[in-house]
Amino acid sequence: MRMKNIFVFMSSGTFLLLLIIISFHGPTKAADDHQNAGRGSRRDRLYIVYMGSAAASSTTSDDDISSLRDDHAQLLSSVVTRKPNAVVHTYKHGFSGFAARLTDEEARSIASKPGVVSVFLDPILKLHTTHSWDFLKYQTALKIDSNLNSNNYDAADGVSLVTADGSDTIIGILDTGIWPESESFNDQDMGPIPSRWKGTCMKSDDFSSSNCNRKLIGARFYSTPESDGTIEIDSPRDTVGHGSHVAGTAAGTPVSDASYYGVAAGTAIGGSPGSRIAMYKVCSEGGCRGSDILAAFDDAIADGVDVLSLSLGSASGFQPELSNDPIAIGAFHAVEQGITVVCSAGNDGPDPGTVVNAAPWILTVGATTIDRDFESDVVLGGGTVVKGRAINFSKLEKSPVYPLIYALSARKADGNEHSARYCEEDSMEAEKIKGKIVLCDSGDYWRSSQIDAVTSLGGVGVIFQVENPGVVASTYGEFPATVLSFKDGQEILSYINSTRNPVTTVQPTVTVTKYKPAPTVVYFSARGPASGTRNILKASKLASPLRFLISQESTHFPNVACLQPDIAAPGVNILAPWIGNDSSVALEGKDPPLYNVLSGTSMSCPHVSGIAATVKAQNPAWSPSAIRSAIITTASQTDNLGAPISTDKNSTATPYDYGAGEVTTTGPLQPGLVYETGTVDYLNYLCYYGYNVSQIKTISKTAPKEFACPKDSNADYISNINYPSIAISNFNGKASKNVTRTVTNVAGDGEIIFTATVDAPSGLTVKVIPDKLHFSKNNQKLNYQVVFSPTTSSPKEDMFGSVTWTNAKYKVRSPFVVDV
Ligand SMILES: *[C@@H]1O[C@H](CO)[C@@H](O)[C@H](O)[C@H]1NC(C)=O
Ligand SMILES: *[C@@H]1O[C@H](CO)[C@@H](O)[C@H](O)[C@H]1NC(C)=O
Ligand SMILES: *[C@@H]1O[C@H](CO)[C@@H](O)[C@H](O)[C@H]1NC(C)=O
Ligand SMILES: *[C@@H]1O[C@H](CO)[C@@H](O)[C@H](O)[C@H]1NC(C)=O
Ligand SMILES: *[C@@H]1O[C@H](CO)[C@@H](O)[C@H](O)[C@H]1NC(C)=O
Ligand SMILES: CC(=O)N[C@H]1CO[C@H](CO)[C@@H](O)[C@@H]1O
Repeated sequence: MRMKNIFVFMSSGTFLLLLIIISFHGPTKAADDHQNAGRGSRRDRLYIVYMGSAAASSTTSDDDISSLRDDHAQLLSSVVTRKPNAVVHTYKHGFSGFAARLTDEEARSIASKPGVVSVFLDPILKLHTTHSWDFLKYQTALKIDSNLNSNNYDAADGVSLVTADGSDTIIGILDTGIWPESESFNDQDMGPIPSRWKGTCMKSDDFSSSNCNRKLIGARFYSTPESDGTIEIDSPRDTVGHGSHVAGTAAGTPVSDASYYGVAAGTAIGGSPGSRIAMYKVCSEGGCRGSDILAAFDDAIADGVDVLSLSLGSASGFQPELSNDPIAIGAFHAVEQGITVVCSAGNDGPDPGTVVNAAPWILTVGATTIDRDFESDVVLGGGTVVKGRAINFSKLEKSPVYPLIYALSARKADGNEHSARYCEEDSMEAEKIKGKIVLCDSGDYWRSSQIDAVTSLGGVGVIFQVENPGVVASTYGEFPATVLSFKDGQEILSYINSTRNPVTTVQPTVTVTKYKPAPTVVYFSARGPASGTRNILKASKLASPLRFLISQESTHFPNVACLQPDIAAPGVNILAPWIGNDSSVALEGKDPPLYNVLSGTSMSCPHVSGIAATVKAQNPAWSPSAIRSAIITTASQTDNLGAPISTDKNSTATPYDYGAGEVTTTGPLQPGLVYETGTVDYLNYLCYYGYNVSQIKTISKTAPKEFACPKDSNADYISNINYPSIAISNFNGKASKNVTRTVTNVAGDGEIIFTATVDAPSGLTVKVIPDKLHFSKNNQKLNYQVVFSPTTSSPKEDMFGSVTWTNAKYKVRSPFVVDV
């Protein structure tokens, strides 16, 4: 179940370490050892040795820190001396450590050395594009993103064209590289590169330094040749498309008349068109190496980016622990050094507890639909039109002249009924399919093998009826195919029954705008609550986290520091720049498309990164937490029908679905009040997680000298981290629980009064004390308490609501969840 990482904390107890390694590998490791007669552990594997921040902090003369810095130097040099070619990355700017090819034995030994926080096998993470690659075979490289053109954006309440342009902020993107020739990365009208930029434009065979410009100011790539060859990176150039798409969405220059062969036509523009882009290529089609991700974080911190955008992560169910999660580790150090880190929540929804990248220092983004749809309708003989959804370039006649058959009626004499209905290979009679359009059943997702089965028998088109047609439009190229619900499929079936010679056609795609309702939370968007393992909960009660890693049981518990995902943003059918030579998504006889349509939380994340960069441009002194707060507290919960935003199941969305709601573009520029989450808040979270104070001081560069873990670092304590949302756990219907929050006045109007309003569910009384905040000046901080009291003795479900501070001009809303 778990990732196969050996996970070793610094420890004095060899016995414990051994236990951990055995339990992580369980029977596999034992078998491995057996087979290799003791030689298995001698095989070199890529390990990450994480040593906190000490070596990176060159300005301090603190004795403890310099001795830790020596630890790093000594350890590294001892490894280099013994194995000259073993070290593949050295982390030294933003934090310290290294990645090296080591035997398990060596890794174990290094884990016990002074200054080492954790040692773990290099994990491979994945891009957060649409649901499933198999599902997307016909779209092949098809994973696209979005544009912020006005068509899309007037969908979401409060989301209008970006006004401020984010000029001179720098967005660093960890992804598959970039296609620098795209018009979206044109630097026309951009001023000189900000002088604080210290990054570089790395060269390779297909990428020269002239590929960088005043828009694309940096490009790096990370090559770690591994024997399995799954991830090969030798250039900053994008050969996948994902990185170019994400970069264009975050900060693309406006390009008019962008489209995918006429589909989704409009102006493609990034969320922060004035921002600069720095690409850190850490992924290829095979995935993204943790050791490369850490190297990119290390460089980006030194290069001087303002925002980091990561549309990638682990699969849900395989979330690594904090100490072996390269994104959590890298992000911690980036945030500590003033960089806002925005990550996708993952595409493993809609089950609860699927969100990844949920550490409380990360801004985690889920996906919603926009008000644009791609309709490819079915026309039946007699003129009835049944709505379908697809991107296709069908060349069929517009009138229904093609014979229509339900796949089941073409079943082979000895064939299986289910196989025939699902248009599986070898299940249908060729003479019954030839020349016809075939109605096929499908599960939630159609498969390309179904199309292959129909075309191989001479079928000319496919209509899929599926359980949940969802909202993601699949791309079928010139093949006439469309997707509709079983309910609409009934209409087609009745028609077939009603006539001797049923006929139909599949119409080419029409782009529909002003589609309602929008936004809605899309089915694939990963949901909260952020889960952790039981280990973590237990760890808070005992001194060392080591003991708990022995247990593999994993149950989910609310990440009580905050609600995750934090926010939602457009992530369905998004048009954005593509690599220029991808013939796999080209229509026959046409040049490859320059823009492509993709879906995923990968596409949502850069929308928020762009907005964060814009907020930063307007408020250069704001911390990452102030920027995050501005984005969270100004989210919208209403769709374009004026109703509460709903989910794919047509139920009202909760914070577990979309966090605070749909991001707005203008709200974050005028938040009124912000919640600043300080380093100490994060360190308290680490205490809760199970780290002790000496480990925490190794990890954190800015830990105050006098920092100590609270005596009782329980869930209630952690609910008090100064986060812009509130999460209460273990609410039992008997005792009240209360939390404290601190808000900073950033309204800029001097004296100002805010009044609290509460939206509480039945079963809960929520009181805000005081219910008025009277600020006498800008940047003043005031505290308040929220007391949650039960009104029923046995609440059965988690309860949701919000606390909002308002005055005539501002609305500062914090969602809450009470977990029972
Ligand atoms: C902190 O934990 C580490 C690893 O378990 C241990 O070696 C160290 O002695 C602990 N320090 C304190 C102050 O408890
Ligand atoms: C179509 O006819 C078949 C066989 O007569 C029957 O089983 C089926 O229920 C009918 N379907 C509809 C939608 O009328
Ligand atoms: C596109 O061009 C790049 C760089 O020249 C090359 O590495 C890549 O293989 C090409 N991709 C395709 C699909 O032709
Ligand atoms: C969704 O729910 C609303 C309100 O309950 C209802 O009016 C609407 O028809 C539903 N839509 C669908 C597609 O079921
Ligand atoms: C909330 O909790 C704090 C700390 O436990 C306590 O001092 C305070 O009196 C409580 N406030 C209310 C209104 O219960
Ligand atoms: C929306 C859109 O561009 N639809 C196209 C689908 O394919 C047909 C045939 O290629 C075009 O004519 C449509 O414009």
